[in-house]
Amino acid sequence: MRPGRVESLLRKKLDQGEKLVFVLVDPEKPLDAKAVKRVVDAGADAVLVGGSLNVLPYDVDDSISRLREEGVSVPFIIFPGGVNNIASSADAILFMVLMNSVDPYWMLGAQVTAAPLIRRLGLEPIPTGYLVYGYGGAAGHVGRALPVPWDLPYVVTAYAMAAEMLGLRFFYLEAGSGAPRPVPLEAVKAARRGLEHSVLIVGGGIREPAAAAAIVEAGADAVVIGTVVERDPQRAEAIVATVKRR
Ligand code: 1GP
Repeated sequence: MRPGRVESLLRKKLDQGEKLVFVLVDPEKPLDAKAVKRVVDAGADAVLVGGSLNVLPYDVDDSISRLREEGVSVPFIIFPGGVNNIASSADAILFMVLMNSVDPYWMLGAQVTAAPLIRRLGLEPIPTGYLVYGYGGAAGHVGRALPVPWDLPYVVTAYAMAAEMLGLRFFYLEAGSGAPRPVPLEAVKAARRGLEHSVLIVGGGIREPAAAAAIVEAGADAVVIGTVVERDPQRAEAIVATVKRR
């Protein structure tokens, strides 16, 4: 399966030397469409939509349509907390394998259920290895992940290599939404070492421009910001500006 339109667009920016920022919207939480629009206007490249609990396809569609009405025109990519997040109005979906789950459902079961639905809706799947590190948050708990211990960043290299060898073109290193701190820079470097071609996404606990800049310097292609957009849109704008200024 070849890269689709959204993946090609993101890769083109990376090939031109840009780094990317994705804004995460969780449909379970109240949506401040104006705040998301501000952060996207500052230069964010895509909106990820999804949540671990209490999200129906209707909620995903509703968030996307409200953001489109507000004038947000970047790609909308489903970041699925489960098959219940699959909705037709998105442009693409991170087709994820939760690599360190102890439950086969999150490594292959959900994907088998999701694949025909994704094909039927014409959504672009972006094959992604998803690795939960440290805190893990709701994603780690619901996905029954065995998070990589905080002080073992070198383990990440092996997961990144395995993801790429399995043909997963994106690798998402996740501290968990609302994590007290982002993944350590050593873990980002370890992921980068394991990847030759895949896109490296890092998210969870990124709330400061300096932290985002350091993560990008350590080798991330894209950072994800969610909580800071909800709580402090101005700081979220500053994060985007800092990543884009490099
Ligand atoms: C969670 O990586 C994202 O999956 C975003 O995390 O809400 O902590 O920014 P935050």
